[in-house]
Amino acid sequence: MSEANTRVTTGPSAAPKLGRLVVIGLGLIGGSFAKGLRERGLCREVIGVDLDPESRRLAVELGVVDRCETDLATACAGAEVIQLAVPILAMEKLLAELAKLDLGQAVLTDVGSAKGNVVRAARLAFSGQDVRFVPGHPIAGSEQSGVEAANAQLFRRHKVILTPSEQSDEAALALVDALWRELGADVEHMDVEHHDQVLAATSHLPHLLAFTLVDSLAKRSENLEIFRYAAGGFRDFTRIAGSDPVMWHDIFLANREAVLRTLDVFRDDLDALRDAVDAGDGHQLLGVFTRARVAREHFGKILARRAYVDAMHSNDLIFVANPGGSLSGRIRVPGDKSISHRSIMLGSLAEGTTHVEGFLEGEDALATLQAFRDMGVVIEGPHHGRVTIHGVGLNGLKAPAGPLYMGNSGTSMRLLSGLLAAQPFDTTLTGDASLSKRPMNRVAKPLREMGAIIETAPEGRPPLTIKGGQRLTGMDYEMPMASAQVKSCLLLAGLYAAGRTAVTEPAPTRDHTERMLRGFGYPVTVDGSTASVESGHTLTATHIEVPADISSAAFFLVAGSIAENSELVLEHVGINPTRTGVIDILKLMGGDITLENQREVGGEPVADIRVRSAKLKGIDIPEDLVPLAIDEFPVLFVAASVAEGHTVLRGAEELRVKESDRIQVMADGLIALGVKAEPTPDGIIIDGGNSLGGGEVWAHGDHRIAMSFSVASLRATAPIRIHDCANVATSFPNFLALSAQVGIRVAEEGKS
Ligand code: SPQ
Repeated sequence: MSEANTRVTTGPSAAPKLGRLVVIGLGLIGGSFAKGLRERGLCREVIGVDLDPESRRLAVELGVVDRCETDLATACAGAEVIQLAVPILAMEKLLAELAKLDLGQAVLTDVGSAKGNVVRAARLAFSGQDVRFVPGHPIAGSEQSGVEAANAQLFRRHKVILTPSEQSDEAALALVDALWRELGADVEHMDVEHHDQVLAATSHLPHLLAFTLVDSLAKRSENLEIFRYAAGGFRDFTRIAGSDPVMWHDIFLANREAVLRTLDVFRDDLDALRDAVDAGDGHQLLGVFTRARVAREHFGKILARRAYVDAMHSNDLIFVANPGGSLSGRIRVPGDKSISHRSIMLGSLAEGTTHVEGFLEGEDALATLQAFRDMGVVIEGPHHGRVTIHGVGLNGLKAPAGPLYMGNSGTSMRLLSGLLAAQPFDTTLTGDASLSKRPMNRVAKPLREMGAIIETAPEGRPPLTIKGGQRLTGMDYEMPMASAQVKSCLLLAGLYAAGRTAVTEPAPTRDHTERMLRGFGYPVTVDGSTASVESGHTLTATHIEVPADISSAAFFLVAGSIAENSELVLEHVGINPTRTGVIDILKLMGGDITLENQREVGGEPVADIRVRSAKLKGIDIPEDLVPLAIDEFPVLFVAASVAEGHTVLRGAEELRVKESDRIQVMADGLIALGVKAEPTPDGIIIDGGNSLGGGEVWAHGDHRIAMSFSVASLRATAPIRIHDCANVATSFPNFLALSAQVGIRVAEEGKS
């Protein structure tokens, strides 16, 4: 048979056309493979081989194969693909028999659940011969077995792992890959050892546990009682104990080494859990259970391809914002992101149990939460904004097992670097593509001056590698830029540094860290523009009520101002004076905004904010308001675009190093919508007053840009399509729902 015979050719249905396919072993997997390819009309003939006459008869009767052969040589003569689907321990003998035949250019492949032993057996059987073997493993088993269970759809959306070696024939690999894809499988390539180790942990160990659990209970004298009262949990956990015993016996013997390694690790963990139960150590139990629960959700997301890391990069989540509308209603936007981060950090370092309400369940704050779980802190929730943190004290964090992943969150990375610089263990902080471009020298440099050892990627970018066990010394630091993150980072490092750590800021920035430290009973001195702490005190657990985030409310403050005939109340919004620049700027532009029911909750001022439509005018934005409205400028640019006259922003170069270059990205989008906008190095000049057109704009993965262009649609004349919006979930997971509730016509593309 010539090389050309095995090449995938494309027929009228764009499907590969093969000559003869032989499937040896007509069980569930072999039968489903044969049936799927046969039903798709991909092969001229599908021939089955099986030792069992009943299986051969059924295979023909059920349309799994065209016919069966009892003689291997007859079946394989002229075959293009031979699929080996026999039990894994029978593979060695089968390969030896095949090696005696003239297989021509036939491609051999298999479906064994462990790969190392099959690859070794093939090497032994075909030593010196030129064989085109592509080892494979479809992860699509089921408790059903036998050819009668063969299902042409079995592999749809299931993983198939191919484990080629460097010597593998490329055309053969491509052919086997294409066949599995034709059956709807997601094909991945992996090396053999890795495959066996991964499968030992994710498939073989769970089967072993299920078999043992059922057997162990079944052996006991009161077994009838146990099974009579067995509830859903038992049924879920032991479903796989109904799998084919012979097949699993084979798998454990075939993948012996990898299974033993995984089993030993598991046995240690089980012993630790037994000790915890014995000692009545509820803390340890809660730690394991909360971590497991989160990990399971995380895996669930990965399996459903919803992991936020992936979503941000592979899927372009598009918002479509339809023009016009007016706003009404009362809403509460989610909890403050800055305060949510800090509640987890300080709650973890406190002595005792801290209860948080109103916690932002957005991906940024969840990244911080996960980091502390990774460092051994037991954290329950979040559930409906409630989180319970079992603090470990200032010196109770444990070394995480791997790098701490901060996702998209600059606040997590910068604040944590201060804290971690003083821990006895090493850590690495990583982030997503956007965070990996943001400057970290602003924290790394002063921390090094305090004695920390920190490495960054070139130009001070993440990842950050922090060496533990350093003794930090307090210092007086004058910040070159107004940054609450830098200030907070150094104050957190100061909790551990010898002496006093003082940070002076060039302009006021948000002071949540200082306020919350005091809330936890830790003394902080604020003298003019200098905040300082001394080490040697402790944090005492407390109750935190997180107010609604003014940065999220800002989208509705602008929306309510620019949409005609609107009146909207935003409830329980944090109005910390270091955050209210957006209200001041909108009022200077003519906005109609009033604060009602002002009160103080847990050390932070809050109010209900009423906003009504107003005729806005352009202004020169006072520079002293810039740090107080730093995150709200994207949406303020939208306000400026519809305001009568010029708006000029200066002194805001920090906007260029946020999740995106917020000056350039907003200018590009506004210009695309027909606005006259001119970016400058430290700000922007916007010539407003005309209505906006519709069109395509890009959020560049920046949550605040995506939401700002959604608001712009209220004054647009045609729909605005906004690309790259997945990161809205970092700070405002229910933005679309709340927008719809009050009258902004924005939705994910394809959904109403
Ligand atoms: O956490 P991150 O990604 O840096 O988030 C942003 C945002 O828009 O949500 C900035 F891009 O908010 C920062 C803010 O700009 C949050 C923050 C804080 O919680 O301390 C402080 C500000 O940053 P900076 O650089 O001025 O300290």
